[in-house]
Amino acid sequence: MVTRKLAVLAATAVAALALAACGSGGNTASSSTSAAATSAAAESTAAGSTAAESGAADAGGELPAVDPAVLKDAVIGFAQVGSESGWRAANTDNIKATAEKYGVDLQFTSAEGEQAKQISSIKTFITQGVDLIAFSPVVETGWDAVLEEAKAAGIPVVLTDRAVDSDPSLYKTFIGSDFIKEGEKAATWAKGEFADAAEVNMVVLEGTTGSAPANDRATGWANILGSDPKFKTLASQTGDFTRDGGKKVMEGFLATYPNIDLVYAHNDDMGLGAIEAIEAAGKVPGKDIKIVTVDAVKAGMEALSAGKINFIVECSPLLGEQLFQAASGVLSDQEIPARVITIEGTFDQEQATAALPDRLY
Ligand code: GYE
Repeated sequence: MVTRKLAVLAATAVAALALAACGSGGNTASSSTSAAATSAAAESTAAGSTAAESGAADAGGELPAVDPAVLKDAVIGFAQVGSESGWRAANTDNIKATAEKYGVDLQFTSAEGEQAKQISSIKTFITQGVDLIAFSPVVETGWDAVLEEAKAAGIPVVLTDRAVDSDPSLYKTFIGSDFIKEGEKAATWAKGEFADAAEVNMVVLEGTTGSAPANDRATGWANILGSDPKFKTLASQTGDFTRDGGKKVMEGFLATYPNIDLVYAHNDDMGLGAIEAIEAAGKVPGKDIKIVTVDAVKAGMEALSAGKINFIVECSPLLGEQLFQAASGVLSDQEIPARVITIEGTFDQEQATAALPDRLY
């Protein structure tokens, strides 16, 4: 298929946020204790439809519907982060299944968590002359050179899931969650949960160092609780978004600090690892030590339903539909929004129990 080398200048000029719902990808925001997420849930309907959150209307526009003729046999390179978590597995499955649905020739690579590998896959895609490159950047920094290279070759780039700090003119759009908001939701829950406590001793299991979700989930938490002296961070360390990493780091924390009240894990997998460490130390997760995580993958939701995790902030991995809507738009010269934010909710124990039977990931 002929490479479509299009400079959709207007697309990058659309600076306003597009809050596109993820309904057709199967992602339905949960009913939530937060007003924002509740309104999001109500508006999470058809894919690509513009939605307002918290009553604040956006002016960003919508992703176009997929034109099957545009995607059929289009060659799209996708450079995935790796396979660190349940979230990633669901994201990979969803992107592959959606590509298959539209007959896309998907060139899929996995960087196993290494930026150098991801850059080299992107360079290979450029050499191959694919029609479009999509990737979920391992870390936020260090992408300028390879993005410039893609641009010089006339190959459009779409970011999914994680952001980069490069100039937005180097890619067509960024589709994914608002990780700062996720951190804020987690902290808002903690604030309420510990409203009557005099002091809260907290440990943090951070995501991959330098990744957008680790950076932003920390920022979001600090936005709400950073200046609250009641919340004391005893220790904060990366568990690299893996269950094993979360377990090992938590074992170390438990050995050093006898008085942990709260674990903030940047994803479910690390929270699940922490549960194992807490139980091995003879304590009861969810009671002796409370746990708040981000993602809401099935295993996390089961632990929440069982009372071992106390609260989960949703982060949907079902980005395939929107990715291919964006690809279809870019490859047919249409204007697309420069930012597409996934709409998500939150879950407490009861909500997790109710949502589990229909959970897609
Ligand atoms: O939260 C984590 C995964 O980038 C949103 O990466 C993603 C994060 C997700 O490994 O589980």
